[in-house]
Amino acid sequence: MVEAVETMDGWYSLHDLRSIDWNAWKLATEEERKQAIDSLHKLLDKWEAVEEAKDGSQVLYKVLGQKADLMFMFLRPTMDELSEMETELSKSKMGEFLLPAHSYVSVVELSKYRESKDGIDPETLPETQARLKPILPKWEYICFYPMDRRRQGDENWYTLEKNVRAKMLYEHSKTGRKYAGKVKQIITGSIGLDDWEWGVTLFAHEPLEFKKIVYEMRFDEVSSKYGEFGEFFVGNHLPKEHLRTYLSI
Ligand code: 76R
Repeated sequence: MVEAVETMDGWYSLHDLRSIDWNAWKLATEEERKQAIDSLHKLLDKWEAVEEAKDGSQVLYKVLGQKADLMFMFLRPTMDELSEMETELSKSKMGEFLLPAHSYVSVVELSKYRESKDGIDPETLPETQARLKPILPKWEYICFYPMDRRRQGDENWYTLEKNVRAKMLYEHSKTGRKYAGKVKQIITGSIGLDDWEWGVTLFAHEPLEFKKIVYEMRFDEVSSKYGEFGEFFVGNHLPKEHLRTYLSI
């Protein structure tokens, strides 16, 4: 019988994408705009304190293109906290100028495909815990997309034996490791949580690295035969200090 792989699951994740209602923003008074920016600053400060205490993490990017304007990625130990963050953003003064654009719910995931060494449960290792509860990099660029493993005819990931899947993922990881220091990836699992099976969040200092890694991986068997991909979102980092300039009109 084909065996599922055991997963290690970390912080819950919400990719929260919003569009700015630029017309409403322009029609608002200077005072209202100031209040709105202040309200977002206040939330970002509050969330930053949570990150400093290592109880969660978040980033904010400006989405390029017409799919959205802002992408928040929130990580928290519970879905309840994510729900609170989503609502406090909507309830804030800034929220009056934000329109929902897209969202994705998942959980940081690592799988136990590799045999554990010396019988040590990898989940107990500090390096595993750090990867399951990552402090998100504040790198210049982000790329986010959802994906599935194919279940069609002879190309069915879910009928492959575990050792066959493990070998393919090992080959995949070798491609990935070539990008060490250039691309940082966070894989989040979303089976049972959202419309696709995984979320892929990549960070880079140079956007061309996204094209290079994703292209190169398309030739790995695990992607060429078994990868199906959703919508891509790319963006530029928006540090708190740049908010006022970004929103000034
Ligand atoms: O422990 C590990 O995480 C290392 C081995 C590894 C696994 C098991 C690994 C390494 N990945 C794994 C699993 Mn990955 N990954 C993707 C994408 O666009 C595409 O074609 C694929 C999108 C990228 C860019 C990427 C990058 N990986 C997975 C899974 C779960 C599969 C399952 O369980 O069926 C998915 C969906 C997925 C997709 N992967 C790496 C990378 C990189 C850069 C690495 C090397 C990380 C490192 O060693 O530092």
